[in-house]
Amino acid sequence: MFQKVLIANRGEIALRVIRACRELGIQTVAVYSEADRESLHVRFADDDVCIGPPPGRESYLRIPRIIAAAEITGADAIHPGYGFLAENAEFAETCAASNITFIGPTAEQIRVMGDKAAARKAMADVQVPIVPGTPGPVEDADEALEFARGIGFPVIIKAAAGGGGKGMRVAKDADDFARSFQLARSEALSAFGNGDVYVEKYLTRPRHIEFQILGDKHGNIMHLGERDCSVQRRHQKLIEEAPSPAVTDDLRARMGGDAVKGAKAIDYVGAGTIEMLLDEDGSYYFMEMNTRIQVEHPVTEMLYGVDLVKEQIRVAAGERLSITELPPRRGHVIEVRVNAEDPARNFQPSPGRIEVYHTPGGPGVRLDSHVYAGYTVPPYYDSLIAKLICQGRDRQECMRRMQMSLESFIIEGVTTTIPFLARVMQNKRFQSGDVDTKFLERESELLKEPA
Ligand code: MV4
Repeated sequence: MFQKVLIANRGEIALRVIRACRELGIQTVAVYSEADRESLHVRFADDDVCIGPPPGRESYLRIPRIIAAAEITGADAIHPGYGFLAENAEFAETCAASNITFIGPTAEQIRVMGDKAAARKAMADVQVPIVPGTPGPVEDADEALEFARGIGFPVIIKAAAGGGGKGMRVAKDADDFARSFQLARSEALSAFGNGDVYVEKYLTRPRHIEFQILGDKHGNIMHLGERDCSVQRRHQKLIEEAPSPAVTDDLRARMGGDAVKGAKAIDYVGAGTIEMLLDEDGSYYFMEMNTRIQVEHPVTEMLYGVDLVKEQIRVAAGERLSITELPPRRGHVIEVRVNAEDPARNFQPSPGRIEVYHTPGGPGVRLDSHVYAGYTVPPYYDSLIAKLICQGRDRQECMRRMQMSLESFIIEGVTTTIPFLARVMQNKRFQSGDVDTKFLERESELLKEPA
């Protein structure tokens, strides 16, 4: 097992990883930017190193500084958290070259899944269903249009180097196509320096269902069920839950089996997520694989009683997965993301000092957060200030606990998404489980505070 783990991240996930290390008896090193001096991850770690000015580009994304911090403090492994360097193949390679274990998959696995066209091909090769579309990147607009006519409109043009919604364009018909194609291509080129795009049939009302995967270095790969992340806004997830109201035991077995088959195709090691689209007719398709621990991992942890971060650390150290079978589910779990943002103003960030902070609690309630009364939310990073996760015997009890918890969660000084999330819990459509990726477009009155 490792002696000392450096956490190349900040905020709640840095604290989450420190907790896992403590439980495993591993020393921790925090790195921080000049904006994060007063952060709890710095206080709670055994050792800490300042790695630069506030902007991520000059601190949390600077590979040489993070490697140097690990070398100076004698860390033998690095946990990247999510975001920042978590899916950076070059970083994973640099760690290996410096004799530091990267707690995550191999650089090669990150690279394959980072290329969305290559990932599609890898899945298709092992008969995991993919959305009908081009087998790889398309050469030019004519070839792409021919393909689009073949599969039928609407289609979606996606950047091979994209993901998470960047570099995507929908084309309703052939007239629309040429313009959408050029836009997707130039957007891909400027955002990623790679203009490769591919074409897929566009599903109009899919659910976003993702499967949690765990793999070790002994060839064991398993899934830990799904999370339904359909409630999103501009590709930012707002609410995640499990089990999905749309997934039956039979569907879970089939989708989960395919998720494992896909992960096995690349001998996946560590925690990962297979994202799928579930269509209204019950068909499902591979969309992307995320090669990191995700923001919403606590949903799975609470539902199945596993510690995914500890599993990540164990398998990186060469140990076997501590479980080989899916444990029994514990009712239902919902997570909401509490952001310092104003839903009525297009989710504009609301950084500033938290003056009052009172947190919810009680049975089945978990709060993952790095903030406290007197903490100043800096403007430089994402605006996640807390993840509130509630469990109940069934979805009904779970939603009631969430509603109650949101009502007793008091944050003053910054505007938060708490009142908006409480309104979603009261929404009829949400309550009936009738959500898809266009839920908030349809229920846009939820964004405004009622008079
Ligand atoms: C799609 C799609 C419909 N059809 N692909 C969004 C994020 C990126 N990873 C892929 N995305 C989508 N791909 C096909 N063929 C709809 C989306 C999509 C979406 C997916 C999941 C959750 C929210 C979404 C919001 C808009 C579009």
